[in-house]
Amino acid sequence: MSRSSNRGLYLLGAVLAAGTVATYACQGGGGSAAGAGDVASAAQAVYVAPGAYDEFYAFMSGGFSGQLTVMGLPSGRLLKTVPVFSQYPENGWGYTEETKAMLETSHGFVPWDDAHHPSLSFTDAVPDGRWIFINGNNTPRIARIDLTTFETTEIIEIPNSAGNHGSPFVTPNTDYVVASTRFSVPIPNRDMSIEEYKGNFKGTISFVKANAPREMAIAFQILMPGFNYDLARPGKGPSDGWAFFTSYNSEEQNTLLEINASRADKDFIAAVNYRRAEECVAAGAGRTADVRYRHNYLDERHIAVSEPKTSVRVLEPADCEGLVYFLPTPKSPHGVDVDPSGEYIVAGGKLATVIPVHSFTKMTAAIQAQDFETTVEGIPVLRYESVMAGEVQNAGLGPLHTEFDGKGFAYTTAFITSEVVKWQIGTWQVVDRIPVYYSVGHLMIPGGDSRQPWGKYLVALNKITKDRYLPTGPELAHAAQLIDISGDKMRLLLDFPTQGEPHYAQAILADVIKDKQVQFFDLAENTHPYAAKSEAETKVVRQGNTVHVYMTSIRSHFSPDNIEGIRVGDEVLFHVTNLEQDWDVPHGFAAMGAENAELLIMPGQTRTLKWVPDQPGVYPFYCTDFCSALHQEMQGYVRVSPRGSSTPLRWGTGGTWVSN
Ligand code: RUQ
Ligand code: CUA
Repeated sequence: MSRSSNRGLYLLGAVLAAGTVATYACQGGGGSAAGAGDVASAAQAVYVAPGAYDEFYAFMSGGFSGQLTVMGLPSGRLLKTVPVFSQYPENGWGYTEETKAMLETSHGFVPWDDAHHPSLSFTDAVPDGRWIFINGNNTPRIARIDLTTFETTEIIEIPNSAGNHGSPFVTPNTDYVVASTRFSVPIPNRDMSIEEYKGNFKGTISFVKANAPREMAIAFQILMPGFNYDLARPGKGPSDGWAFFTSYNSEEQNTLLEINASRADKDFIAAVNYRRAEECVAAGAGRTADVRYRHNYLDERHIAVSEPKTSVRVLEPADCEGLVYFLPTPKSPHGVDVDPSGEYIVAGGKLATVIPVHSFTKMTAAIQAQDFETTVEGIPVLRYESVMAGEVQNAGLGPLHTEFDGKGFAYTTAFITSEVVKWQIGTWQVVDRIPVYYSVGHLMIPGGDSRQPWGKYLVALNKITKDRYLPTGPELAHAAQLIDISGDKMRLLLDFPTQGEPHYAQAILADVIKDKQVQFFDLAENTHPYAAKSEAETKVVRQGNTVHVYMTSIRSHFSPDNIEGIRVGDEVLFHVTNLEQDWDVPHGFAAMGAENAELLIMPGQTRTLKWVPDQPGVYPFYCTDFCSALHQEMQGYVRVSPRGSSTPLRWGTGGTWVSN
């Protein structure tokens, strides 16, 4: 029996154990286009001729790689890895002196995270191509990536949080990115028994100001009951000003959640009126909590700054009437997605057999009428029947996530039955379904969470690939599948492997950003304190045991390329400025025995490698990026003398030695 169907049956067992009876649609094998004509037409649909560009940029989360990868669609070609939360030796991210501070947290230097949800910035609920944000789950953080440089330029840590999973979804004009906590914990976190979870552990929902680079800030947090908060989507159009957060474990259990958190028939979507929160905060509601977190950003010198922060505004629902309502939602909901019109709020239910759709209009009417079923910790619970717009029946088992094509249809993933189901908004009828390989989590339609989806392709982000690729030992490639959704019937076009887990993805029409790319940094504007803007400015300066090397690189040499008078135990800082002023000419820099990684220096930029020689000798350094016909000649030597030696400090290029 195949591994995927084992897993399917295992999860089906969980569904049945949880008391939900459902039919299990068995998938046939195969999954390639049927006849030769179909193969040719699918191949043609994804073929991007040599030298031609893809139509879309896709931004794929790396999951537990902590990074973001950029791929072209429809080809599935890998274009770039953008390092975010994890150190990346390929370009020195998190290793260079200029970027280390980006990975500082209140727990110290944390060089890894689990990145789930890339989210493009919006203007008027349409992706505008300025930035993409992504969350770090494990040590709660949110990063901003600038889409003119494809570089992480800002990271903010989220205090009072554990498991920053429902994050960082963007409000219609990028006023905020939102963040909710997967794990409830004691807040403020303190030493107490885990058995005292119920009633004492809390979740938080955070609203983070996001519209100004280098100025991300936590506007306020809402203290929530001790559930697990899962995913989120802000509203748009009529529901602009609201954000929706799924939760499970309303049972408030702290062990064996697979059973204990699956008891209740319904959990909740929290509907948060954040304009109301702004009013309450402005009126002085809530309290200021003492916390510790970091805000890191690349400053105008292109050097990371890490600022400690010590307070945050915390609101409790009781402080602010009309702030939060609960929409009952079957059954351990996972995804929550808002349709392009902003009227419908679609939930996934890991253990549900239907897809529940809530109506924003009905929700506001029920709130007006105070049509509440009960309250939970002071939060009004609306009646399911009063807010429900419809239920999609026969939508596959384990519906997780939904996106939209802008033509009146929604597409939902069914994890357990490994399929994507297409249904019509309004009639709630399933109109098509297609098997995917295998165990699909998220799906992504370019702009499919926005007001104007580009409803041409759908990408299924699969958790298990099993037999789809050449096997590679115990760990197999993760994978995505490209599906054509331009016609009535979905059509599988392409399988492509991804880096890390393609947890979620976003995509944007290439034309929106491709002509806004920074090609090189202007050397005249380089304000790095250790830049050498010409070979005449190169020098070596000793300050006690620290040695600053002001070095330049240009095709095809370094200056200086010979250095003497370094001693064992010195802290040598190679500040290398790339003098090139042309696109696509980085130089690399690596020194033998350096206990970190290389530098990869973009034209006009300065980057610094720290090197502490541990033994006397002569050590080469060289350029790592094949930059010219004479790249292999791009090298140099450092002479290292014993500790306390009197070898004079001198340096030079081309046989002319200089000293102080
Ligand atoms: S969640 S597979 Cu981490 Cu985005 Cu639904
Ligand atoms: Cu510079 Cu190779």
